[in-house]
Amino acid sequence: MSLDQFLTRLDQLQSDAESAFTSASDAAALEEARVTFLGAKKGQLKDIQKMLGGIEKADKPAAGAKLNAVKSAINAAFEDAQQNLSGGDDSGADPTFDPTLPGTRPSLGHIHPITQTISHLTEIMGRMGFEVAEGPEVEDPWHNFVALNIPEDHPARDPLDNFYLATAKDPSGKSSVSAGDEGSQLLRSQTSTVQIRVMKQVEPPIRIISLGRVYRPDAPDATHFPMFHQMEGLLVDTNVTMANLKTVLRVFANNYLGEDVEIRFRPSFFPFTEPSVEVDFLWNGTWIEFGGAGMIDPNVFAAVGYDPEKVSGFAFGLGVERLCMRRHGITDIRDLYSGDLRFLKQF
Ligand code: FA5
Repeated sequence: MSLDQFLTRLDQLQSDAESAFTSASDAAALEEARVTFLGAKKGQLKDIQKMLGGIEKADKPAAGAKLNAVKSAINAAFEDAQQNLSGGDDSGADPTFDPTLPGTRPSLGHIHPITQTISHLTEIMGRMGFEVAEGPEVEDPWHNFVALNIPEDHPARDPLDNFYLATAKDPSGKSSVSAGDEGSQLLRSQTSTVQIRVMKQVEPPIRIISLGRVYRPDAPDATHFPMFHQMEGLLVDTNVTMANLKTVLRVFANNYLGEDVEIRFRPSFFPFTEPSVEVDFLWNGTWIEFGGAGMIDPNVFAAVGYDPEKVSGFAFGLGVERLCMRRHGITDIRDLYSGDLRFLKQF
C-alpha cells in the first residue's frame, strides 16, 4: 500500500469514528461504536495498524506519526462523546456530589439571656418614659463614693471590698474628696455612679435608667457572682414622693414578672438615699429581694450642684441576674456565666 493510500484510509477512519461517536444516542450505542473503531482485536484502527508493515521503509516514519495522531483524535472524540452522554462538561466534578441534597446548616449563635433581659427591662421602663444613660465601668472614687455620700472613713471604701486598678495611687482615697482630684481608679461596685454623672450633666426633670456591669469581691454561690448587672433608675423633679417610687417599681414588676406580683418596702440604709428601702417582690408565695431604693439624699443633690430645697427624687438599683433567674426559673447564677451551650441554648 502506498503512503498516500494509507494516509487517506486514516483520515477516512477518523471522520467515520468521530461521526459514529457523536451520533451515539446512548451508552450502549457508544460502546458499540467504540468496539467498531477502537476494539483491541477487531477494531478498525487495529486493522489499519496492521497495514503499516506493507509501507515502504522510507515512508514508515510519516505513516507512523499520522497513525498516532489519528489514534489520539479518535480516543479524544470517544471521551467527549462519553462525557456528553453523562450530562455536561463538568469535567473533574465529584461523582459522589449530589447538588440536590440539603446543605449543612451553619450554626448560628443567639443573644445571651442577660442581654435579652437588659433589652426587655429597657423596653418596659421605656414605656414609663425612662431613657437609657450609660456610665463607665472603671470609676474614680469621687463618683463611686464621695458624691454618693460615702465619706473617706466609710467601711464601703475598704480596698478589700473593691477592685482597685493596679494604677491606683492611693486605694484608701485619703488625700482628696473633690471631683477629679483623686488618682486611684476602681471597677464600679454599683450603677448608682451613673446617677451622679447624669445629674452633673443635665438639669431636672430627669427620668433615666442605666443598665450595666458592676463588680464586687463576693464569693460565687447560687445567688452571688463577682461580676453582675444592675438596673439603676433615677427620677428627679419637684414634689416626688415614695408613692411615685413604689408605683413605678410595682408597674415594672407586674410587667416583667406578672400581674399577680406584689411589692413590699423594708426599711434599710444606703448612704445616698433617705429614707432607704429594700425592695421585695412576692413571687409564687415567697418574698424575694431584688434591690435597694430610696429618696435621693439632700447631700447627693448638693454634691451635684442641685438645690435640695427645690428638687426631690428617687432612685433604685435592681439585680438584673436575679430578675432574669426568677423569670426563667434559673436556680444558679453561675450557670449564666459558665459558657455551657447546653444551658445557654435554652433561652
Ligand atoms: C445597691 O447596690 C444600691 N446601689 C441600690 C440602690 C440604688 C439603693 C439606688 C438606693 C438607690 P445592693 O448592694 O443591695 O444595693 O445591691 C442591689 C441588688 O444587686 C441586690 O438586691 C441583688 O439583687 C443584686 N446583687 C448584689 N450583689 C450581687 C452579687 N454578688 N451577685 C448578683 N447579684 C447581686
